[in-house]
Amino acid sequence: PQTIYLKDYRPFAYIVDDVHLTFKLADTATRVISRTSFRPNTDFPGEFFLHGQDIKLISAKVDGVEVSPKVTSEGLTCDVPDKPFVWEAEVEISPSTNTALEGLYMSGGMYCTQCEAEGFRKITFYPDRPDVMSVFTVRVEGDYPVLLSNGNPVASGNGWAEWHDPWPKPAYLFALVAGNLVAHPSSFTTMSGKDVDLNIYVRPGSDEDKCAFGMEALKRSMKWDEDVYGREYDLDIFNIVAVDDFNMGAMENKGLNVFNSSCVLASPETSTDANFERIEAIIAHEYFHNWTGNRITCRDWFQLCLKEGLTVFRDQQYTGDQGSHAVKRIEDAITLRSRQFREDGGPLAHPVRPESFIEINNFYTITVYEKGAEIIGMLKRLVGDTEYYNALDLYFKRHDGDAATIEDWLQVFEDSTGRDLTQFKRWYSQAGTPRVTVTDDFRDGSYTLNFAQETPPTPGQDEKHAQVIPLAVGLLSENGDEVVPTTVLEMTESTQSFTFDGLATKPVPSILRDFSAPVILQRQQTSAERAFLMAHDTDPFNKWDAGDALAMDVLKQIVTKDAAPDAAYLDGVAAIMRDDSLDPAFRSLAVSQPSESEVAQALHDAGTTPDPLAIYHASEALKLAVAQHMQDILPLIMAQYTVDGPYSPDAKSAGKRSLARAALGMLTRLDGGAAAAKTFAEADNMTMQLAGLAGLRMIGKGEDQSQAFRKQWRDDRLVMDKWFGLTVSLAAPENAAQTAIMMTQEPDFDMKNPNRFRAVFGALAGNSAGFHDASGASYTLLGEWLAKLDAINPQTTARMTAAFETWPRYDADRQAKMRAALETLGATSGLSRDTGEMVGRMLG
Ligand code: BAL
Ligand code: ZN
Repeated sequence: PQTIYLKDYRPFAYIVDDVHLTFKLADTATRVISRTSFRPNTDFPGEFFLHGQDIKLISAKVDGVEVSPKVTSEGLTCDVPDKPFVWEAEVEISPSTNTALEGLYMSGGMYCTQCEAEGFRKITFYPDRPDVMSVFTVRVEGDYPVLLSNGNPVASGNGWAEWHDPWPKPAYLFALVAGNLVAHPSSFTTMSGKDVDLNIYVRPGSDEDKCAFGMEALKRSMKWDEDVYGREYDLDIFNIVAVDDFNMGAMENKGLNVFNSSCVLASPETSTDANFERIEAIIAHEYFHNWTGNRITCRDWFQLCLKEGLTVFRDQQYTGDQGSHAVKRIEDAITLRSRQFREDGGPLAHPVRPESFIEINNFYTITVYEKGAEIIGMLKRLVGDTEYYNALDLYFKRHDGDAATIEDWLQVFEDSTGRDLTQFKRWYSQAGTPRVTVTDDFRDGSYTLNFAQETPPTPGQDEKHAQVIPLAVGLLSENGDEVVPTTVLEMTESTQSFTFDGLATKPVPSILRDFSAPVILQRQQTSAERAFLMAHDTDPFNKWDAGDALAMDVLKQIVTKDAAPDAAYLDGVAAIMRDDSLDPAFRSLAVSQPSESEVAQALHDAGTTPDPLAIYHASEALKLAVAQHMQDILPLIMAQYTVDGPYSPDAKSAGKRSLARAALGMLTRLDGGAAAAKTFAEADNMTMQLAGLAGLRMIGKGEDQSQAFRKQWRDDRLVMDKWFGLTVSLAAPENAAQTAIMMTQEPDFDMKNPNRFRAVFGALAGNSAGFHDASGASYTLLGEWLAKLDAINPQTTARMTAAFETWPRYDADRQAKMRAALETLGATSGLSRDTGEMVGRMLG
């Protein structure tokens, strides 16, 4: 397969002025008729090539005259005049057999599309690249009550509808939906007084009652983008459609967002607090793309972080505004440190803006998205809030309607702030997580922090250069008073010192406050100092982080030295658990522990080969010790933070439930499951029902409750995904593979549905000790199922191969078994380009 390079970018040889599409829908033989106005791009002359894949060309015309283009598996070329001309084509496609879920496909009896990144080429022949932007007019013909496309509705009749999108857009933002759907309608009046019709479309039945929350979230997002970024919606209508079979979470098609049903449908009985929070964030994210992604799009797919990093940053800001910024920051840091640092430290490491790819779908990664968002956050911290919003205003003004680049983005900041961002730009090009080590001195009232930064080599990048690292630092006196408030130190050299004068005594430093940069801070600290910061730090992130670091130290000591849990940690978490003045959501995060995968990574980084089973036992032992240490208060906390009255997903209520659930988890280790069984039996919402069930499964009990849950929810596919996932993720390590096999034998296991496949096999990969069971059974099992899935759905298969990315961490036997599973998968006949690229990168 061909590798595509950023350095080879060249504009398309033709400009598209408008495109008219007619769809005559039929399950196995949909006809797509296109009429497109092209004119030569005189600055960049070249061949007339249109992308096209898995489509049958019926006829083609240039300026009304039949032509015979040369068609290959990738597209077509054709002789065309050296002046403006009209291209017409009729093609045939088969939506009902399209299991890859890219292009036009069918899900639960409805037609829907997914065109990002390169799915439009499976619909018709077209220059399917983001820098070709055009005005689309679409006619949909089919015997369905609802026929949707992008933009505004123009006209409709029995069995047909026409749509026109006035905003030029790339083909990846095209969408079409048709089916027997019902709308949950509402409306929004924009800041300039324009009324916008809003709809969430679902299939008739139980889903109709699950749209209200998503609709309110959409309106909150629209208002927030006006208030915070001054961005107003720009069409008469905004539609969302819920689809069961979807490779991603959701898609920001212009005016017609298509959502994985798990990311939009919500009800108290069927959705957890975490589901509600995620749904709100994804609705906001897709809506925010209307400006950061759609009005300003990407020149090429290497620039994916331009829209994704910025849009993730915006949705993180939004979520913080809906609840607690501190809690959101901690949650985001946990995600980044557990998943992005893992990617950055393994064979799949790549820069936020990659320089080459074989299959772009393999680069919709946590690095591009979440590390991309961290870069925006660092920029904002460095230039300050006012300068940040000024720069954003300039960005929208200067680049509205453009397909832009990271260079354009940084130029806006340079022009509006006067800063030189040449060195800062390395965050986009250098892969890997910087390690920042710190030492300190105190002499004659002067306190000096000495920093050194180093980024380990990553595939294809042996040599790394110093990056700009904003280090938010505060200093505390030994009685806990803040003697120097948060100051942002700007580190630009490999080694650099910063001095604070006029201090009476040696302070305690609080470094990397608010997680001011996506780096690993390495500092020798006693448990007493960590416990001090856990008790006194005024920065909530570092207060949490001190406890997290202490827990990590304790877990490492248990694994490597069979040590007893450190009393400083146990006392510290108990103090936080008892402190009613703290936000309950914060407290529940502060009493949680680093994941087993994070412990494995930390041991590996420290030069110790991790044993997943030993880590599992250490983690269990520490959880038990914590529970025993605060057993007196657990029932009280459960009682105090049980939320009475009708369920509400708001951040405050969810925070209380989260603390009650943390207490329940601990209590379950002590009471044989009595409290969990009671919680399960009495719950009137999914958050607590699932917490009860999870508690029981965690201690190897709850078979009856599991079957009762299954019976209760057998007709609700999203709840059943939870059941599949929970059953595998909480299976005992030695039973994990067998449990996953049993799940695949359930009558409602459907490998064609990505949510269901991920529920089972994502949970297997996430059951760390089970996945890494020394027998290698889980590796083999996952490899075999990925080989089967690849023939059906390459995109989801390729993403899930990343479960193997940690192979270099482990002992020789596990390494050999993980590599063998990858090699067998790689040798599958007819393996997709997607999966082939991932396996190739992991095997090196
Ligand atoms: N653009 C793909 C889905 C998302 O990031 O919103
Ligand atoms: Zn996005």
